[in-house]
Amino acid sequence: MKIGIVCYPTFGGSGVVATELGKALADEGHQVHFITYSQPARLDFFSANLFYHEVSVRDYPLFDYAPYESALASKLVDVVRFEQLDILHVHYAIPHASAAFMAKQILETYGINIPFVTTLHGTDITLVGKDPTYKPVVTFSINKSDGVTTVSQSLKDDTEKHFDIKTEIKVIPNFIDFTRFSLKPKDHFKKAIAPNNERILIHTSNFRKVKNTADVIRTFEKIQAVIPSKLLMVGDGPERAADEQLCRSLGIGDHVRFLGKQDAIEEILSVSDLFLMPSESESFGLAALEAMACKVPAITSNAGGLPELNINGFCGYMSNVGDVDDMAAKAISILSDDAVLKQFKENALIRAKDFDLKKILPQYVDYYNKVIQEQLKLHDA
Ligand code: GMT
Repeated sequence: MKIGIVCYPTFGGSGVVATELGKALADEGHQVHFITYSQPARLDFFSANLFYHEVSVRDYPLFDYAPYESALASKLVDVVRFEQLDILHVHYAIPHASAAFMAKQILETYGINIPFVTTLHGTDITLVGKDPTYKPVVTFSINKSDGVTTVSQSLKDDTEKHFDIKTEIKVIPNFIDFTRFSLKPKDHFKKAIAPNNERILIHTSNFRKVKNTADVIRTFEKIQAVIPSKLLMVGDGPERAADEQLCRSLGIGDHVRFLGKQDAIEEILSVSDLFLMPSESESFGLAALEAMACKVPAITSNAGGLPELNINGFCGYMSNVGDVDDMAAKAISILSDDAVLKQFKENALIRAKDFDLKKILPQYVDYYNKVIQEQLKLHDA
């Protein structure tokens, strides 16, 4: 198959899923064309089946806001025509789904009928998408997609609750590539962070409000008062400065390290004992899955799709959003006993295996084939 993938090329979860999916499809022999405004963060190597087409947005003195959506639609037309793609797969509804619809309409004038699949990832529905600023366009472009997937049942339910959806939505969860995410021997790194064998807690995110990063710190403060421990804060974003300030005002600055954006996240996870994800909303929680794959149990909120990933009392615990006392108590119950911690670590890996790339990839390939067949039938009729 020749597949065009559109995504945000940054460190965000939707871009990571799109890039990892494209890489896996290329490994299976499919030809994959990424169409984005810069090279996706994890697409940093050569593969004969992988192509990258940059969307460049021309600036002009008239534009206060350069029209990225039009530039993307034009690029899609160009790539589909000249690379003879079979299907487009756009990740994150805004503005990718409406750009794909526009490209599809234009391509029909050239006698080309290409289907497009939209994958909804989370905030494109739960936060930004349902805002009246975008809602009519998001509703329209979901309904005009030839296939729609969400990364959890919870996100499917949210989509159907907040939008007038006429299209059948398929749930295909996030996945993990165990060739990359597995426990790595990094004892020297562990000693550098926790010289007195303290427990190591970790949070990774893009530090947006929705991640409740202040609750990571408040939870850690309570854990640290009982169990000698260190906290690694990985990633960067709007809340980081306030979070650093909070650590100082709580007097725990010496025990918290802000590491910024990191590529080799699996190495940092490998030295960690517990992952914290107190998000206010989370459609799936890919970062928690990455942690579990490296044998790190997770204390998460019970928001959105997290109950579809985290199994309470098995590979971690869940608490209500904002209940830092409960999160701290549950963390302490795991961290205070070596045997309990060891069992939770084993269980985290067992749970992560349910989302092995090898199990999820065929679901996307089957779905592409179904959508392509339906498109062919429509045009033969
Ligand atoms: O908020 C983020 O973490 C980024 C965001 C994105 O779309 O880039 O992530 C969303 O997509 C991920 C991959 O499907 C999911 O695992 C995350 O749960 C989801 N984030 C939210 O719903 C807040």
